[in-house]
Amino acid sequence: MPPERAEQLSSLHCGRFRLDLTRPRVMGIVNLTPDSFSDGGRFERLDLAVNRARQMIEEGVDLIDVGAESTRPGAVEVSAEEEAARLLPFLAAMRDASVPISVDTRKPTVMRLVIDAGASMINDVGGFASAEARHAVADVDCALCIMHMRGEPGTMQHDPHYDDVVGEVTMLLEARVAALRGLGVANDRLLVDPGFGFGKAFEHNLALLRDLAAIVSIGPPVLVGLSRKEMIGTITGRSIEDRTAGSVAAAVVAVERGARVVRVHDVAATVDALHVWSATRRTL
Ligand code: HH2
Repeated sequence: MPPERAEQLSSLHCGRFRLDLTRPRVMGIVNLTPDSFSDGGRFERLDLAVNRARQMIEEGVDLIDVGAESTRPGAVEVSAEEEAARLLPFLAAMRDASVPISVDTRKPTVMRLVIDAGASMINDVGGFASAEARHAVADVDCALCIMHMRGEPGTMQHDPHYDDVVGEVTMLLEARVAALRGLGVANDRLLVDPGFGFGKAFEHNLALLRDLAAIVSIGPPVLVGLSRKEMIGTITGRSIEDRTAGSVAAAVVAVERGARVVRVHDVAATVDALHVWSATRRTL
């Protein structure tokens, strides 16, 4: 394996942190939105969001992903001003956190503002599609999660079509990795994510999870977000609040197939499950 690739697999450069990826990592979700699909509104108040983040740290979370614009199918867009006004007080309160804070945003102006405010990762569900977004993050000191989305949140679930979902998602992610590498972004700042539920029907999501090896083969560590999603509801028949067991199972399956970071709502349960998974492995 080329030395560059080996380094890429073993750690992620994440602002002032270096995240060891020789074991799978848990990213906890904090939403500062009134309308996120699973916990919308519960953490809209700053103190509740900060308390939830601190609780996740006690539960063993490895990084926290905060978002201020819901990307659920049909969600309404939030202005950059509104998004920044929700995010900046949270980042200020978490400035000395013991884990990296990732910000889930698609807006280049918000990306710059939150990096200045201490964010260690930008998680762009748009996958840094625009040159403006790529330039906003190219020369800064934080990790980047490139997620695949087809279409826009408002309409992306209206009958999505692929001839070869795994091949098409892989090709697009490869192109975005190349575009960022072309701007001088180091390998150890990048993650890729197939974007479960983002412009994908049930069978597309299942194909991507079954064949996650194709996404892993792109090179950067793979992050997955399956937690409490519709796909888990379709399989289990459970409502959003009763999808913990299904979500934990999906996280373990994803890790078994090569994912290195799982984005979850149920931190304590996922941390335990991945400890069990890790204990059954010798080394990576
Ligand atoms: N899913 C959501 C948001 N951000 N980021 C990455 N990298 N991967 C994902 O799968 C992903 C993501 C879903 O967003 P939303 O509907 O706002 O709900 P929640 O944030 O509660 O998951």
